[in-house]
Amino acid sequence: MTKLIVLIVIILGVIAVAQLVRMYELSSKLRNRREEDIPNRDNRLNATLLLVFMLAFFASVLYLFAEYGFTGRGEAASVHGKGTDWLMDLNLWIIIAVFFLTNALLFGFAFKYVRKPGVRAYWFPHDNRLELVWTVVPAIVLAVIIILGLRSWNEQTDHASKEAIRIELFSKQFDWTVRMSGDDNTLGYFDYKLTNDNNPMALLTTKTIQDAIDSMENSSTGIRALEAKLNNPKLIFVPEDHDLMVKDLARKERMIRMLYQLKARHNSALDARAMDDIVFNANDTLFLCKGQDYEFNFRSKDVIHSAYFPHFRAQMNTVPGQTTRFKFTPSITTKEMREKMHNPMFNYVLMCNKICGSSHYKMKLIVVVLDRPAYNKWYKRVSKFDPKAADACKTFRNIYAVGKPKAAAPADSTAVAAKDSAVVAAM
Ligand SMILES: [Cu+2]
Repeated sequence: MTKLIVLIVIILGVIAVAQLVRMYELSSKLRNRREEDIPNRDNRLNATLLLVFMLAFFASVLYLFAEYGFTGRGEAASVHGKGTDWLMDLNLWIIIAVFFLTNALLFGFAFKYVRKPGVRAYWFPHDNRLELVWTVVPAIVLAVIIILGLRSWNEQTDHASKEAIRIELFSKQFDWTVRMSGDDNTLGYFDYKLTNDNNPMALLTTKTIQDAIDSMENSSTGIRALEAKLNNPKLIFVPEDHDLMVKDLARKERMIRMLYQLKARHNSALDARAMDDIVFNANDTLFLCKGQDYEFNFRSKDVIHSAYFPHFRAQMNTVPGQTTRFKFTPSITTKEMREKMHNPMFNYVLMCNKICGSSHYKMKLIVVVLDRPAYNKWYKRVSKFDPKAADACKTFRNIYAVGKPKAAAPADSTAVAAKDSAVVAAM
């Protein structure tokens, strides 16, 4: 309601100003004055008002800096973040200097060179030196900014050290899933064809390939079931449904051929890479250790998302069909940051920074940075199987329950099963 009233007041204000201008024009006409003949008094008033506007403009900018801090970013919580902040500050200083300089010249000149009776404007069409200065100086400044920016970008996206812990962040509409590389510090391979409810990240092992094949062949929406339905002389289908089922079957037959190829190429020695990976549920907290190097690998299941860690000064797009990466080293624990900010509720976050769909705003993950002893304790709990707390261990070996999957879901959960509309005919 308040917004509406403010809007109405603004619109009425604009109309009032327009009417005033119109009245002024009419009164000039009545006094038999040409429109372009502006009295000196008016010119001086306008020049002074421009100067007043400039001062108010400058004062409001300074007030915003005083009120919200120089950048409003807060302290960087990663090692490279200090450098990023330095670069951002450098940019900001350049912008501030240019802002004050150009606006002071603009409004100052309008005041200084206000029209004076009998003085003609100086004709100044071109000057090579001036052209050179305002082309070369911005070019040099931009080159310096870009070179410095590229240098830090390359540092952040370069290969991480051997000791860096590998973490995969898997994005989909609308959540994040964390996979850590486990004891061997290598992330297991994956293949999208293995995606199912039990293996949402589609990790590649002898067993997951076999399960996907079994499910594709024998599940209730699998190839056998589809063939049996289509070949059943007692079933009559709506033609559209029949076409859908034929298409579905053809797609699944293509898929199963690819799965068999995958199986033939797979080497069981690679299983170990994936088995010790630690896979969390979607939206589970991301735990990091202070002072530890990390390499983040990003994947997307559906559309482009963007992994944004504002406090660590890091952001990277997650792109379907390819892996993107960057690295950083947290430098302040959550506890320390809470003390610094005098805010016991503070948490680091990972957010999606790309409008990716209707629930984009929900796509965030709490990030907790622990000190080394606390982190080691946490890591032991999630990486080592303890019969007393079997669910605490999140290794793929434990979650996927080596023997058999907890709930065999179809490998292809998007399949359109036309079973509901099948009409059973009494023959
Ligand atoms: Cu997103």
